[in-house]
Amino acid sequence: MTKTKISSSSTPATASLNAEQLKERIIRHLHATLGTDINKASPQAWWRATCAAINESVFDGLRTTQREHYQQDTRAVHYFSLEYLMGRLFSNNLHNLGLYQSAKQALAELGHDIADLEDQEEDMALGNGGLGRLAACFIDSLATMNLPAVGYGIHYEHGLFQQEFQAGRQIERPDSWREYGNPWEICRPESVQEISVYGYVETVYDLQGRMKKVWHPGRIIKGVPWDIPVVGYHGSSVNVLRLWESRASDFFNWDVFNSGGYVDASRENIEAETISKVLYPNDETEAGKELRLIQQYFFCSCSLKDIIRRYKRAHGDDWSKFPEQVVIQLNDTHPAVAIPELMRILVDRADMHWDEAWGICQQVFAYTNHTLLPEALESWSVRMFEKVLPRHLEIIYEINRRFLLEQVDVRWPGDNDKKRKLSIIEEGHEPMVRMGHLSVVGSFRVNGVAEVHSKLVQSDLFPEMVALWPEKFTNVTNGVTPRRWLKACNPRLSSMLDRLIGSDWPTDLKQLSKLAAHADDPKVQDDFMAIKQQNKADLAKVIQDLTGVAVDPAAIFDIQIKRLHEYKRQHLNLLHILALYRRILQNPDYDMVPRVFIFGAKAAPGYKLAKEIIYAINKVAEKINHDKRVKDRIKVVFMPNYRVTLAEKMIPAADVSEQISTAGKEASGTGNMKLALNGAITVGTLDGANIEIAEEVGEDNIAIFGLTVDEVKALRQSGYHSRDYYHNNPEIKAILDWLETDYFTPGKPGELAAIKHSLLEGGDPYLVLADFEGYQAAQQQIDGWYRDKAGWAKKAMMNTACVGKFTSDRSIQDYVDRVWQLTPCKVD
Ligand code: Z2T
Repeated sequence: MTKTKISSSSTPATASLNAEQLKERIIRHLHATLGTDINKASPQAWWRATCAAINESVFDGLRTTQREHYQQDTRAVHYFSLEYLMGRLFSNNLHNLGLYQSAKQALAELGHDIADLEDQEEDMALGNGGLGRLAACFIDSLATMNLPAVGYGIHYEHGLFQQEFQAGRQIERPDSWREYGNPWEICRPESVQEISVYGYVETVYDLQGRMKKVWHPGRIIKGVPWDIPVVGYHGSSVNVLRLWESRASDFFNWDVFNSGGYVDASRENIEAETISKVLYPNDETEAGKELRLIQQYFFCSCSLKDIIRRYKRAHGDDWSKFPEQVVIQLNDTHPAVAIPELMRILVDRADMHWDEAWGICQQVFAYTNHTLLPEALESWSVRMFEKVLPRHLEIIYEINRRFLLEQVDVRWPGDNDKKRKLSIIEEGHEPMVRMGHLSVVGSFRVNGVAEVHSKLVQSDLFPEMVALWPEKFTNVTNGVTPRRWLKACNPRLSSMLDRLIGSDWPTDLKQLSKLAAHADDPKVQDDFMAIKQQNKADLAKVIQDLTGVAVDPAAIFDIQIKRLHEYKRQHLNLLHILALYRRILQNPDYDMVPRVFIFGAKAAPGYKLAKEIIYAINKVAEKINHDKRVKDRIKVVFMPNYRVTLAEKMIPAADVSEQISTAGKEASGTGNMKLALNGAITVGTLDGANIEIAEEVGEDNIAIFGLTVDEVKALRQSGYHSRDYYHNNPEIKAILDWLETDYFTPGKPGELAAIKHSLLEGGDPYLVLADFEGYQAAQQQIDGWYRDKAGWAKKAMMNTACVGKFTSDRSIQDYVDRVWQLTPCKVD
């Protein structure tokens, strides 16, 4: 496969647009689009006028790209994802159009600071965490690499909840990102779709006596598409993210009405408008709720019909070219119901033979697994599936029957144990549909998201599937877009890199390795660390504004940002903070480099212990930050409402990156990549992509600690007793007992006891106590390293220099080579 060439040197078509021309555009839109005037326009109006000015260029690119794809009849990838964590698009679009500097100048001349206007935009937070942000990075890379692609998802009215703290506890508030309209989206009423749910299946016979299944739906719902243009870097393609909004259908379903009894029964059914109302806020737990299944089906059905409509425009009723033109990537199992839906369309609607239809399906779908956590593996009760999608359940049964007969029984004749393990239906008290099994059986390729994770997918999750189809399984290590996560969020470092190694790195991130040649140069070290210092000063202001805590930019900025989950072990970080605090109290002269421990994390609203951990960190922070005896050696801050926009301010200011999950639990991680890219040194376990980061940066430039995947398995095998660590390590004992007192919650002893209980009575499922000592030693190592200024600067620079592998452009190239077999389509 040839390498996709990204034109990085060619000047963008829009680069000719200077500040003067942009000013003219902005004022024109202030008048003609916003209906206001320069004298009375609010910052919001200025922002909107600027968006409209930017959109003139965006829509130009959109038109040419879509025309080119249509004329060339290109093969395209269709990314199916329940989540897209886009963040803001203003500066991203300006950077990718090559217009950021012109816009900054234009706005300055009009009396506005571009940063103030950027703050007018709400985050587009249609995702929970890594999985949703990965989808956003991928569509940026796809456009940049001129690959024909469409992202499909749901147009949620409310994205991920906004987080507040009240007396240290998380409060959730609704997120209304488009309350006053969103300038980046285009409604496409000409492409609405109608989809069905509920009802019953009738068996009929046609004139030839052939059996046919007819689904009489109980409800019809309208899907309205909203298009968000996705601008590639420097005048390359503009692709589309198409998000479906649900509406009540005008079409009244007489068939169901006439069949009687349904008017009442339908009251128990989900209302049409509810479907796209809100994103489910669980990151790695499956809720099993009816509305969630309907969300999944709604967007899959709308998207498939959209793809088929476009295909038919070029190929009519000839399905033979469909697998050549269409590949669909399933972002986890969330959209796996697309598999039986395509079968239904082909068999029931297009009258295709089962074998032919199944042949098409198996050439079209590919599946990415993002987790091994048992509680995140989706399964739907057969009972609910039958209520919502009666025909799809029948189809799944038939897929399963043939799979067990033609694959499993041929390979392991008469082996019922194998059949039970491999069946898409899990038998038991409440029979369940296993969406992971369905995804593997229905896809031509299955990938994990980091080397170690892909190995575990094969060895632990689907070993029998691997025995059946070894060539189906592969790895694609995650990546992040350097346009947003370096160029846009860290302009100081970006300019330094441009000067030092040239400006090709945003599309050719391996260029960063040229920085290594300067890693020993004291002048370059000073420049690099001066930039870090300025970024830290900027973040210190943000911290002051958001939390009221004053922090010293000379201290180590130690950052853990990610969803709150036991396996990510924010409480391990907390225990270490408590250990340091205790040492200071015991030894007033305790020698440590001052450190600011900074957290950002949302907890799923129903995840009790996660919320207790947030509360504990906040209460410990309050105590430590006000304790004079600490003499500012430790500060602890929990940033409220962590989201993409806050990440962009925190990541450039990090000295230390906390990546401390229990080995085997974090599929990949992507925050680890963003922080290393911006010159932070990782304290991490050998888990997910940390392993590959360690390989790239070398052991001198990362602080690795803790049990390995194999050691975790062995320890569990031999019987893990967390109490032993409590009794044998006096420091651990003292800290856990401390949490039970009222020291951090005056007058209310026991308020922070939940953590201790989960670690002792709860058995410490994520081996926090087993890894405590190693973690403590790694932190000690960091403290030592930081005292050597030149040594630290070199390590920080080596991190930036060595993580070129983790650009999402490389991930996408891997998908092209190993899965999609796409060719770029150059757009002028
Ligand atoms: C998620 O963000 C991830 C996995 C999920 O499994 C669900 C969500 Cl919402 C169903 C994360 C992984 O935890 C993380 O390790 C990985 O880097 C990320 O997906 C992208 O692959």
